[in-house]
Amino acid sequence: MSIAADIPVPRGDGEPSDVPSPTIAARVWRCGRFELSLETPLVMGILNVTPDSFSDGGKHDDPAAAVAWGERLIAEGATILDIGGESTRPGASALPPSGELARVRPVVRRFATDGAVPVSIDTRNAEVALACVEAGASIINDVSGFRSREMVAVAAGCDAGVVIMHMLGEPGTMQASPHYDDVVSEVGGYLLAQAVVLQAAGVARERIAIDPGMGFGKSLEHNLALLRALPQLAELGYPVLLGASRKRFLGDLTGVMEPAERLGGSVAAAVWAAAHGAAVLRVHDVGATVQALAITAALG
Ligand code: HH2
Repeated sequence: MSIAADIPVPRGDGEPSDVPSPTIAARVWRCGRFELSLETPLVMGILNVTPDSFSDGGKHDDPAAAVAWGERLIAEGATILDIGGESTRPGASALPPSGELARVRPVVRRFATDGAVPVSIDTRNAEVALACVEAGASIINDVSGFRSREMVAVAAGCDAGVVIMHMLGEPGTMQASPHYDDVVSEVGGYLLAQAVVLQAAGVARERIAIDPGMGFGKSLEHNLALLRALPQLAELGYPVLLGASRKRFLGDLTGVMEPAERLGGSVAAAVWAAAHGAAVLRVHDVGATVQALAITAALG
């Protein structure tokens, strides 16, 4: 029996069904004009054009600094650049779309025009996603998991890749006593349900990636359970993206409270995730992650 069998497969009307879940591993991820091979892990470098991100806020929030940082991430081996203009750290308050767009659009345009790697826009706002796709972004990374109809419509109206991430609630309150009866089944079921919604709206299956959302409404135990269940999530048949980089749960495990100093924990989590089915690793420290993955790849 497939180990994904515990995750209920939605019929599309929100009710679970007994239809067997797909277990064909995706080989490519179609993102606009890019067809990304999933034979080796993709490294998504994080470029936060924000004053307040939890680990690098204020470091690249002017366009020149953002471009310099993005160029460095590409030079270090990033295969995707994920550009964000709104912090979604626990307790963060929402930013008006106009403010978010003003931060990210010039940087998206610059790297999309350059064309060296696909540009991903990390946003919960349909207006920002649309404007950034028009500016050349090839991936929409929505930490709210395409909950909004407008976001689904933007995805359906373009050919960008999409990342459906699971978040319990909203960033402002998500870490206030998160509760699940069965975190793996609930998160996996949600991701599948949203993939069905997107496919029903016209988004091709090969464009969709899923992400359990480390730290987004999860306790330490929830994060660990989801990491351990990566093979099960990968069996759902969509590439799995994992973003553990510098996150609080790594600090809880190691005692390192300063996010920027969580390099060792971040690299270990990325390597472990790649070995257990993650296809895309979203990281701040691209060079160190690429090095570590090269060693594990050489060792088979
Ligand atoms: N984590 C963050 C932001 N976007 N997207 C996906 N798909 N998966 C994640 O785990 C994820 C994400 C939070 O990290 P960061 O961008 O560094 O922080 P902030 O939200 O404070 O800008």
